Amino acid sequence: MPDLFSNTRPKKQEIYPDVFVLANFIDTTHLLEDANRIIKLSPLRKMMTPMGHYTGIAVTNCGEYGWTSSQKGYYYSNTDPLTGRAWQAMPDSFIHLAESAASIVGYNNFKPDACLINQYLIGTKLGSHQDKNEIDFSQPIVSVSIGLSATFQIFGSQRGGKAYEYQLQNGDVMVWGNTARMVYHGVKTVKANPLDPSATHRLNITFRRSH
Ligand code: MD3
Ligand code: FE
Repeated sequence: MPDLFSNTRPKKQEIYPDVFVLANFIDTTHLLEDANRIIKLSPLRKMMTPMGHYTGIAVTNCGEYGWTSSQKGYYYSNTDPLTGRAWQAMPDSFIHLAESAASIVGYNNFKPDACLINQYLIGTKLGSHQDKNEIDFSQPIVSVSIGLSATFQIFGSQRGGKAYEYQLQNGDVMVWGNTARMVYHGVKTVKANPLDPSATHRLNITFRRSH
């Protein structure tokens, strides 16, 4: 008889070559408080793409470097272009989460110097892309999902085509390294949760070694 009430997702699952999911890895209450504190000081903003369009999702950063964009393209900056000042420091809770998740998957020397916070309001998505502004592709990227669920897509080495899809939930952590580092990926349009109409958005936090 299957136990319908237990969370049967395994603790550490390789959902795609070199892509690991640590399902329900963390209670996000404290993480969300830290994220909201950063967002108050470095507000979420939509960015202008090099093509002159605004991104659908809003972003901010903490850590030594932050991922940003201008007419020149995408780059990591050690100051917030909105204020000209350094980004907020990465909270200890963030560093601990990133390093422990990376080490569970076998990356024992991961020291993130950049932390990107993405906000998905209901109705927004992130199109297929690669992340290639970092310097050392032997370093993994660690991400944590907070709030509304979303369908994450992995396309592989091509921008389009048929995607592998995975439903990410609050508290799920992913670790990407090696061959997965250069795959095209995206997030499908985030939908409201009819069982929790008060939930307005999803946050995704990624930890990176940019330099
Ligand atoms: C695979 N964010 O910020 S997190 C991004 O849910 C990004 O907000 C998505 O894609 C989000 O660039 C997905 C998982 C992730 C992050 C970075 C990656 C997967 C990745 C970089 C390379 C390969
Ligand atoms: Fe990405």
